[in-house]
Amino acid sequence: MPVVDVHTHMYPPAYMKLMRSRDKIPYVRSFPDDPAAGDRLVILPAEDTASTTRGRPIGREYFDVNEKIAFMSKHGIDVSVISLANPWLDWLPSDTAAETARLVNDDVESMCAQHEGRLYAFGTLPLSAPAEQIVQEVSRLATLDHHRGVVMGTSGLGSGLDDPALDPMYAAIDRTGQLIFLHPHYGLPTSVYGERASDYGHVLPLALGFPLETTIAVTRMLLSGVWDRFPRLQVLLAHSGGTLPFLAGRIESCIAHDAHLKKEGKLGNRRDVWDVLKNNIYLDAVIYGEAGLKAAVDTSGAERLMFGTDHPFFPPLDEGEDEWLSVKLNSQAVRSTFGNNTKIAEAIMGGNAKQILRL
Ligand code: 5CU
Repeated sequence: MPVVDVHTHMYPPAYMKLMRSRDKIPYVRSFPDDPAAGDRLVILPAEDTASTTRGRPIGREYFDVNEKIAFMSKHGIDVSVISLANPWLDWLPSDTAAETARLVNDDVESMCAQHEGRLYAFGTLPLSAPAEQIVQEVSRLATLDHHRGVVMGTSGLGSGLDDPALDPMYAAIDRTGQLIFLHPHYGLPTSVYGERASDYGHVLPLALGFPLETTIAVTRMLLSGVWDRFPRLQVLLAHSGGTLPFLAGRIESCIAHDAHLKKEGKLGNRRDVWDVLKNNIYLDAVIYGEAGLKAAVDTSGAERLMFGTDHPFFPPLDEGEDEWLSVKLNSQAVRSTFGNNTKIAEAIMGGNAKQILRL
């Protein structure tokens, strides 16, 4: 059974060119007052604290497809489904978004074609463009040989994924049999991290802000009836669904006990959280531990869980460490939870992705 990585990012050359031309988030640049720091990638809203102002170092692993292939070979990964990393095209002016999306997606498609059988992709959408241009790109992606869905953040057209104006996009994704890879970026308001946030590097926004952002976004989709209107729509959630598998019972109970929802007649004919988790949600296995994997399997089923690495984020901190701890933690967690070489472990490490994504 092949090992397949469904959560692995790149900034293809067309996107890097854009980031290098900017000095507002997101951007890539060096700082003359600190030449030793080299090029820095600054993307997160929370990267305005003293310890993280200058984002993180960026090397070829972020944009050079040969580095991706070398990383895969080093870590025993047969196939990667690459996606543009955050913040995608969310920040582009409306009038250039559609053309940029086509450029970026074509860039990625040609990388996949150069490495036939090893690379597939989730495309990116021009979410700041008019709705018909978004739908056009969804339809075009469905015709590209190596694309299997779209990656997106939680902002939608600017007001979240529970926005009814997204229905034409959901309908097009559903109609073309693609899936949405939903990934966080915006986190929580920085005020929740407190006065000493800058003492703690990236830990609070990445460990907690990201998963809670995903959990809130998906709960809003549920509450607004996205899966009642699009019962076949499939969504792959990053980081094993944030905290959704753990909180599903509480979310469901809060819905069932909500007097406002009852008065509005919204409790009658609805699909509950468990039903959606089992039939519409795929989860990646990027959770670095047994407890998270068990919760994921309990809620969505082992056949809906797929291995990922989050490469090139979370590189080793010390030079000369070829094997990435972040990758080892995720693959070891799968094997220690489900056994070495068991059918279930092999399915999670690649068999599920092979079948679900038609690789
Ligand atoms: O380290 C980070 O900031 C990130 C990020 O921005 N996106 C991601 O997918 N993982 C880690």
